[in-house]
Amino acid sequence: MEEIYQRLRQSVVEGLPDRAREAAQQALSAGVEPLDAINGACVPAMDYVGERFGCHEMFLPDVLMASQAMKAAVAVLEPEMRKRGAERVMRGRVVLATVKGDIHEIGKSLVGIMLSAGGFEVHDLGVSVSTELIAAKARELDADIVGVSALLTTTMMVQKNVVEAIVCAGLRPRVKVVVGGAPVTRKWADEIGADGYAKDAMSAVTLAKSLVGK
Ligand code: B1M
Repeated sequence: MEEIYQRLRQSVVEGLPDRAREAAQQALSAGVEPLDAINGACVPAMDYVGERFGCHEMFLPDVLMASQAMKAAVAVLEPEMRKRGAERVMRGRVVLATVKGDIHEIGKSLVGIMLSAGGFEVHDLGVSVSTELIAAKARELDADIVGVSALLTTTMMVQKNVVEAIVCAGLRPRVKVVVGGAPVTRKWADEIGADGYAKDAMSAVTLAKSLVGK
């Protein structure tokens, strides 16, 4: 089993989408829970790539290739996760996005996948989404939760604009705003008046459940 995890991890680190897809398929065939494969192989692989990037031992193209490999693996694992969670009741509706100016999508997408698996109807608007569009979609879709991700210290400021836009649209306090992303902290969430902060995708689900009271 460890060999399968290792193969998946390595294919992401080396940025090889075909091999990552194949390794994800092997993991499923070997009976690995798709969520375990994501959390036990793909996420640590991206963490490793991030650390190497941080100390200039890997470069942007390497990071981009690694994230493409991770997406390829998740594309195999996600449908299986959904299948296993298909019979759950709908707990609430979430509008999810990475803030304007920020194109980091992997963490946000993972949060979306986990929320779907946890019984939420997720409307993932993508990356670099304008504050106005996020607020408009929250109203149009009658969202229970707006989730905004930011990975840059510069773009986390935009999360504050989103909270303000939700207030201005008259959607508070019914619509809850949840923030997350590597530089984001609970303190920041409190400072900008968000309803919650989650450090990772697992805790985002726990938080979302508590916010909708289920
Ligand atoms: Co960029 N990048 N990047 N990058 N990148 C970081 C974030 C950085 C920390 C790298 C570094 O310097 N060590 C650094 C930010 C520094 C800072 O501001 N503090 C950085 C930089 C500087 C940049 C550029 C500016 C580089 C440049 O162009 N010179 C540029 C910015 C572009 C832009 O957005 N405008 C840039 C570009 C890129 C790529 C395009 C190459 C690529 C993104 C590809 C993609 O997403 N399709 C990329 C990547 C991959 C990274 C790192 C290496 C990995 C991010 C990732 O996917 N992690 C990252 C370094 C790092 O974080 N170690 C880095 C895996 C993912 C599972 O974790 O996203 O943290 P994460 O998500 C977690 C939690 O944070 C949380 O749950 C997730 C799952 O557990 N979470 C939430 C996230 N969103 C949440 C929302 C929630 C709740 C929880 O509620 C709504």
